[in-house]
Amino acid sequence: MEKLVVATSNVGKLKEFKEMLGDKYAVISMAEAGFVGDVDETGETFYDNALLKAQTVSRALGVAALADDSGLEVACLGGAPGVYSARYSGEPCDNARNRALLLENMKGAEDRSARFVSCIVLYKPSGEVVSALGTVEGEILKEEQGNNGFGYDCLFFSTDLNKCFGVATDEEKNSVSHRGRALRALLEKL
Ligand code: ITT
Repeated sequence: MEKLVVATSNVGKLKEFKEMLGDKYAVISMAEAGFVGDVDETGETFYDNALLKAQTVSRALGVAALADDSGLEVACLGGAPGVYSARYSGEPCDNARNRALLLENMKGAEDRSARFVSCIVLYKPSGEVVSALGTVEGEILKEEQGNNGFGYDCLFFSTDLNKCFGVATDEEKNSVSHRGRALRALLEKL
């Protein structure tokens, strides 16, 4: 089976890519492929950061690399935390602290609508770039529900599933998630 390197150090993302691509590719992380370190996310958009990660890892290893840059956009916070979702409460990334800050900043908010956004970029050694975007709509709960998934999942109530990602199975989440949608759109372009 053809190997596919995913330029991520997020184990939750890697697991989802393995679940969704496992029948087509042998999915391996950038670390397993020999890439040492992290890529600085200096871009201002999901696309810029996804391109940066995929391009850096592809050039370092000389193989195609797939990267996802994603985040949560909350309406009443003007789209924050957006591209800063991983570093919302400071660095290094602490998911529990990020969720606590989100709840704090949304205290008393009536409009709790939010969406997850994922931009996926495949960068090939030839320099060819293929990209796709996916989104999923929902609401931010007032307290955490379940332990499934990662990041903000246990606060995100999906309108499509009518349940929180924190209690959804992996299969349910992948069927409607921003990452699932972006990945399926990307595969159609290949
Ligand atoms: P890599 O850059 O190494 O892939 P990262 O965690 O830093 O890993 P991002 O820069 O794309 O990834 O940050 C995305 C953040 O947005 C992530 O840390 C989560 O907190 C949140 N996020 C993205 N997708 C999510 C999902 O499916 N469920 C829950 N939270 C998600």
